[in-house]
Amino acid sequence: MGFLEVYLDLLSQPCRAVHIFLSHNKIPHKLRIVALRKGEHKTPEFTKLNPMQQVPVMVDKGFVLTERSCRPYPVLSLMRTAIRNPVERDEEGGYVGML
Ligand SMILES: N[C@@H](CCC(=O)N[C@@H](CS)C(=O)NCC(=O)O)C(=O)O
Repeated sequence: MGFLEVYLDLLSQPCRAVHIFLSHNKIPHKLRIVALRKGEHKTPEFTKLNPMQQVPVMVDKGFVLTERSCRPYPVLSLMRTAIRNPVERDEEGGYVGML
């Protein structure tokens, strides 16, 4: 299963919202820290990912979502999973995998 990648700076409120949502719902993800104070969002690599040079950014199997669209996206993924495959949860009801 390819991990969801999220590019965040945890000093940023929108980023914390994404991170809290993913963690609370036990959605496996790879956290990639982008330190705004060090200008890491201005690098050519990050600019390729998000030309707006802002966090949060989420990458799911090559599909890139930027800014506020990151926030409803995990909700939609969870709903999609629950509808199509409700057994993809652990014993405590935590999310196990992306479709
Ligand atoms: N519109 C975005 C906000 C994105 C945003 O403003 N990100 C800030 C951090 S909170 C950022 O990356 N700032 C860097 C910059 O603009 O240079 C959302 O609602 O998620």
